[in-house]
Amino acid sequence: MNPVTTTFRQLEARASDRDKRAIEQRLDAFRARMPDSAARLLVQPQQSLQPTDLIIPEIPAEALSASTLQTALLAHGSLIVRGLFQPDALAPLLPVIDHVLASCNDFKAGRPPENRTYFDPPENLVEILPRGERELGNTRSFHRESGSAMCIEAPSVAECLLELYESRGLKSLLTHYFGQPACLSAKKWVLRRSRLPVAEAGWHQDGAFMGTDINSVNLWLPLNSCGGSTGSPGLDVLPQRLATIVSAEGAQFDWSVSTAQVTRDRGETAITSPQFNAGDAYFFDHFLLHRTQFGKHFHTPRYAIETWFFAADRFPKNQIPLAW
Ligand SMILES: O=C(O)CCC(=O)C(=O)O
Repeated sequence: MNPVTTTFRQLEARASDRDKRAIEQRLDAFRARMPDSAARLLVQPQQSLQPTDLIIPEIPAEALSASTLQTALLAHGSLIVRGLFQPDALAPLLPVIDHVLASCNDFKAGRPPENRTYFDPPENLVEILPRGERELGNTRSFHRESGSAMCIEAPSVAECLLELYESRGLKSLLTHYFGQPACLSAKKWVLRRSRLPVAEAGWHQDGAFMGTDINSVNLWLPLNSCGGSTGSPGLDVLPQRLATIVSAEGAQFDWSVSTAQVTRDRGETAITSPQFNAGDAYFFDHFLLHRTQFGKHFHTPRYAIETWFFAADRFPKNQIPLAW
């Protein structure tokens, strides 16, 4: 394991210009690159599945390897790794996310950012987005409305997170899992602070808008206790390996799924809302059916980081890949 070179407590001491250039170079590395449609898919869309128990497997951090990840994702669609990160190392990220979200609001209001550590968008992002300014504006509005922000708009936060992930062995683990280096996504690397009360969000599979001809792993990393009956929203999950995109019939959006549709075949008891502690890692791929945990009893916001990784030969071009 590599040492963490900077912790989040020292974030403001980082060279923010260097971090911004690093993110620009990571984006440039994938600018002209296209996915390889001949490369092997880890989950074949439409593949016939063996029936399994509706559970989310859980392991301690020491048991995480490319093969435990693969076994769990192939059979159950997701995996909880307890205590992958030290809560102490993550605690400074809560005020960091507050600063990033405040800086995004300042930017929207035309105020200059107080500190470039928390908002300094890579210059090439707008040129790389197929619909340029319009797409960037829509993406930012979508995030602002749901209490989230694109991580790469705060390059020092992004670079510091990559160091943290590497220090826990994730870079090498994902290379083994994919059989390829991993890349990330400008659009689906997200800093989150849930809004209360929680609005009823659509059940969805990220493959509905990313496509299914990809190899993916999402690391969903809670930064405070959430889920279950903690009073802070986690995720509602259908804990099942799926290999197709469930139809959007009766849903709010063309990429979401109605609750009736989720419970129709499996019954309401199939849905689970796992309890997480800060530093637990929840891994899943683009077929997992999930949504922000919905309920009326929440009193504490939840902070989390969502980081989608893709195989460097099988990525969704529309999510704007960047090199690791
Ligand atoms: O964090 C949340 O509430 C939603 C996350 C999500 O939908 C996702 O990671 O795809």
